[in-house]
Amino acid sequence: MRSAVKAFEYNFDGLVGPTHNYGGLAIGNLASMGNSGTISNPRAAALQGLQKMRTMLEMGMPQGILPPHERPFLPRLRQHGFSGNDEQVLQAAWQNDPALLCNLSSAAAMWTANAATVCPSADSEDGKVHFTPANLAAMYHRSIEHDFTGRVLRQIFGDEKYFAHHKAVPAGGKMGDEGAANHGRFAPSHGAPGVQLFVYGRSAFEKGLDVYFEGRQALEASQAIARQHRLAPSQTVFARQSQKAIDAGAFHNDVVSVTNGRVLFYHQHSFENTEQCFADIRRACATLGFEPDFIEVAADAVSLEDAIASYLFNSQLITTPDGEMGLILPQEAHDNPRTKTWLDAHMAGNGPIRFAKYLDLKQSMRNGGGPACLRLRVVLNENEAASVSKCVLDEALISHLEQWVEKHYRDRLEIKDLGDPQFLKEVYAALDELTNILSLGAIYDFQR
Ligand code: SUG
Repeated sequence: MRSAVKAFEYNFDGLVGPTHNYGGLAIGNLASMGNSGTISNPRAAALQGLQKMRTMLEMGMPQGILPPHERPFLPRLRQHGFSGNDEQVLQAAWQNDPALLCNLSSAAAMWTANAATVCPSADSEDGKVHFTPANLAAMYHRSIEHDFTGRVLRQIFGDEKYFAHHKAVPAGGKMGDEGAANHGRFAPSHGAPGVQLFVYGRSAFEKGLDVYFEGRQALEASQAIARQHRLAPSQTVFARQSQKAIDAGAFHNDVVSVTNGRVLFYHQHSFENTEQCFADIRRACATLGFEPDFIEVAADAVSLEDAIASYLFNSQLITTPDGEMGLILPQEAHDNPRTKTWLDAHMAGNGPIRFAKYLDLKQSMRNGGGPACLRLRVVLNENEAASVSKCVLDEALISHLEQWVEKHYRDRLEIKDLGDPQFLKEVYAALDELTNILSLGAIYDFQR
């Protein structure tokens, strides 16, 4: 067994793209469905995201960023048979199939918890950090993300000595993979070998499911990733998310639970079979010589509905450099009296969660994306971290990005704006400049 080394958890947040809008595309995601057709503010959305990144940096947490994807995505509109120059393609799509254009204009790549599943080198048989972009097959507007995600991850984590990149799990039928949003890890420290928890919604091959909302994550997709990443079966746990939670609007498991260190912070109704799940986690942790710590929030203190509306669990559970564990939460968890009461009582007691920081992420929240949705966790040891230079933030780069947002982003966007060729030009100008700021070269299709 590998011994513990010094390692850090980096959070790579998605930079909100200029097309951030409320298209109501995500079935099973109550916020997205409920805010459909309302007017968005892409500028505020991007600035709120950058402010979260600054807060993390100020707390001493290493912070990275992943660029927005190219939207509207004209190459895919062309695959749908629209032809001519860019302006003609865009206008024909808007006139003939606005719903398709809306799907291909979503800024959903901002929720990088769904970008990929990442496993630290301490857990893999070959000692590499493994990445698998999520196929996001359940939602058409997100199924177009994985190619570009893979391209960007390969650029940032380029050294083959340390990093292994896989293709997305093949899609088709119900073979959905939603990435790190359904994945957690238990370990005594970031650099120590750990136990990986994969939470799935259903089998891809299950028949006759009588459900209100369908789970997006297939067991077989999670299993494929565990194999690709060369995880020891004794350190890998697969658990089914409760259908009750999915039906209530927990379209990803990170809406009802989050891990950090030895801790799982979870809602009572997160798992289909909690006893079995916890027995499996305990057994796996025991093989590595440590015990997990389960912090349950009971349904009679915080109902599933309150948990989902407030995004209590869609928080970042972090350990600061001075060893304190705490939560980065959305303001909504402060404003909900039940979640606020629970948090205050926990912190007043002797619980492992010692602080709570509340952030305004309303623009993202209105599409069902809280603090945890907006970040991809990447654990890197010192050598791995030293090989990564692109897309790692410092205060100066955050300020530069804020100026870039102020210069290029609209503060009001309606669905009909997506069909406007002038808007497309603005988006291309913004993204073109961004690739210079982030030293990424010509990564976008429109630049090639
Ligand atoms: O996939 N919303 C995203 C929210 C993702 C949240 N991620 C995590 N829980 N990790 C989704 O449902 C709404 C987009 C729209 O309507 O344009 C959307 O895709």
